[in-house]
Amino acid sequence: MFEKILIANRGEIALRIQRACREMGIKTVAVHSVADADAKYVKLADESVCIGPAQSNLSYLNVPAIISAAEVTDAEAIHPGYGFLSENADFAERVEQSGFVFIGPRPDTIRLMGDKVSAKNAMKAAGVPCVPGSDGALPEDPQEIIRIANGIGFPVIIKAAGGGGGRGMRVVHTEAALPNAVSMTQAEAQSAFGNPTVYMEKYLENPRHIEIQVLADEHGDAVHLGERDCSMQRRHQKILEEAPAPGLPAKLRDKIGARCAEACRTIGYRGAGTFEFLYENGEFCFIEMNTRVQVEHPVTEQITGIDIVQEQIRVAGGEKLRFRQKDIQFRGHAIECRINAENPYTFVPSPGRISLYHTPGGPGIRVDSHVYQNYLVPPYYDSMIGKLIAHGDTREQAIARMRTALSEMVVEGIQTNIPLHQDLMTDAAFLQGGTSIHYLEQKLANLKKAE
Ligand code: MV4
Repeated sequence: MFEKILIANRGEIALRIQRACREMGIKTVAVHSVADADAKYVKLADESVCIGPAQSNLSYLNVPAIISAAEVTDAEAIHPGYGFLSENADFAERVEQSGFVFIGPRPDTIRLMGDKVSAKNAMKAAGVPCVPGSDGALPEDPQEIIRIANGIGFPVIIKAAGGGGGRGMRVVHTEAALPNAVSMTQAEAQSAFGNPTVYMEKYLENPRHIEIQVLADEHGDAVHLGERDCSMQRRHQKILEEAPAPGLPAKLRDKIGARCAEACRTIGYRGAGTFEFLYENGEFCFIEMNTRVQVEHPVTEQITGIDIVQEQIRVAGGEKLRFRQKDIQFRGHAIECRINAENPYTFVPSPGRISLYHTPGGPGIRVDSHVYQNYLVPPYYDSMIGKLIAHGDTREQAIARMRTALSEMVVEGIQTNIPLHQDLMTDAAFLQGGTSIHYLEQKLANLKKAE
């Protein structure tokens, strides 16, 4: 196993990766910006290197500075966490060319999944069910585009191959609106991603967002760790995630999970990954694959007992997976609330000093956070200051534990979205389970109207 890993990230995930390394007896190197010099995970790391000023472009996205930091500290591998360079194939390639191990899939796999057209083609060929749509990129001929749309049936959605995560998409309801929508999406895609390629799908009106976690080694083995329901979101920012998905039949999970694991074997996937699906009328439709560890990985860890970050490190070191599909058991229910430094209803960021801080505890409660009393939340990065995770034997118990945990949690000096989570924990539709990707935005719009 590795002796020393460089963690190319910040915040809670930097601390999360550091904890995994410590448990495995691996030394850690923290890299940080000037703004994060006093961070807890920087102080707790075995070594730390300042890689640039506060601005991400000059620090957490500064590839030469990160590679140099690995060289001077003699690290063997680099863990990219999520966001920043985690799904940048060129970075993964540079890491390998410099003689380090990239803790993630091979650069070619990252590139394949980064292009949403090639990702969908690969998954379709590997037997993963996809949203009905164009056979790859849209052709030039407007008449041909109209024929494709009529074949699929309106409404359709035009998506940029270089997009993902909600960027570069347009819903089209009529044939008349189609030509303009296609050229607008192409133009936006060209300027945003440097790639004008677009494709078309049937627009699903009211789906849930359910994703499957997978783990694969370089020896051809792959397993799935079940699903997460991430439907509770606003403007493509997830707010709360849970596992398992409420009301999903175990047989359906086993079937779609097995398809994902099989697809990993087919394409020679390595590491942790997530298959994103839209789920509507009992059917799974693949949309994208994420090649990184995700923010919401803890809910899967809580119900499977598997440490996903440690497994990422082990398979990157060339080890075989230590379990087969039949060894993986799902126990109870877990919910994660993302705690953000922001106004709970306007979502305006609220950086600043945390004057008072108390974290909850008790059975089934996990807090993944890098912050502490007197910590200064910097204004330069994502507003997430931590995650509160509740596990219970049943969904009801997990919710009851989350409710208590939220009531115990104290964060003063900045605004947080804790009140929104408290509201959700008594929301009738959430308690029922199975709300769609549009639920939260509709609820917020209703709250605004009632004002
Ligand atoms: C869709 C869709 C409906 N139909 N594709 C948005 C993020 C990107 N990953 C894909 N997205 C969507 N693709 C078809 N064919 C609706 C969305 C979508 C969405 C998906 C997941 C989570 C939140 C969402 C919010 C709005 C739209």
